[in-house]
Amino acid sequence: MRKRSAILSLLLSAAAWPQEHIPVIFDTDFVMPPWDDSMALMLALQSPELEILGVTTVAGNESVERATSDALRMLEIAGRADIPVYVGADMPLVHEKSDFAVASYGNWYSDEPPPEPHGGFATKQAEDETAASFIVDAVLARPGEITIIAIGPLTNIAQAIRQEPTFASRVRRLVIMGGAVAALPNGAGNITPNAEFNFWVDPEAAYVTLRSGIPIELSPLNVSRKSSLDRGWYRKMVAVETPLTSLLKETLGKRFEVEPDRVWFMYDQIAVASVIDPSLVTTTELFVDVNIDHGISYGVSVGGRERWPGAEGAQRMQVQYDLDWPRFIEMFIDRVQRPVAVIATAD
Ligand SMILES: [Ca+2]
Repeated sequence: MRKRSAILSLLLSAAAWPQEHIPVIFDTDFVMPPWDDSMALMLALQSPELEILGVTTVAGNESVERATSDALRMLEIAGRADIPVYVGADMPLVHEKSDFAVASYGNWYSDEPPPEPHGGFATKQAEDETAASFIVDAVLARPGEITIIAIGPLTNIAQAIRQEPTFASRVRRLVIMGGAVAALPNGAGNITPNAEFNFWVDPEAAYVTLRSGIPIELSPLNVSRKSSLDRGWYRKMVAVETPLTSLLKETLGKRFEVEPDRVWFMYDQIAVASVIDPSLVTTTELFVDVNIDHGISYGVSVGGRERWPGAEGAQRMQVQYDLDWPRFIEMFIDRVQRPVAVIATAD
């Protein structure tokens, strides 16, 4: 009888587990909380709907060395050192450091060694294969199956597209946090008046990627601005003690101590949530292209219902512009409060 009930409970837990695991590659300019990439990875790691094949790092918020160091540590904190990390591009394809870049948000050009992440440097090491090669190999091994979630500058994705001519046609879907669309509400930029940070750091990579033919869903600033993480939601988030909520307390919590009335936007977290539950966002179909002229509109994304002169090669894609904020934040809180995985490692 005991044996039978053990089998029964196994079957029941299998039934509660979603039938389809979405295989994803998580491409990120990662930094520890309170930065959005780390909270997006927490959400992905704690969501059984997703099967994370690998984390690929890229220069963006900080250097690729820091992105890698922080991502390795985050995986250890979350009990998921089994997920491989691949080091990606350390610089954009074309964009070079400028006085404006140095004076503005972001350290993508930095050659400083990464600071010690929360709790010390990870013992886990990155893989030898480059991010672009891993992305190509993974997609070619499972054509039409893999979703790429790209929440940093698109340098690795553009490199993958250029490296293997058949790559683009074999990606199931690419969900990108990037861009800002003036034709929709809340479409101003956040690094220059009209450019969003990820696209502005590597405009040429965004241009190549958006024109690649990969089925794309864009999660631009328009939808990020529908989020509002305030202290009330933060307190609910950390009401249950887990390794992830402890990390949020010690990082995001400190920010709320200094600025109790601050309201944070959530960016990358929305891109991840929309893969888990597409009904959280509202999308519209637009042609979206990126300006690569080195003038006042460098890195600006432009979206339109029809193609326009200069955008003849632009591709139609789904563009997120609205968010069911309460349902999204409640899902986020539920996921980070779940017990973290305990995966046995070789050592
Ligand atoms: Ca990011």
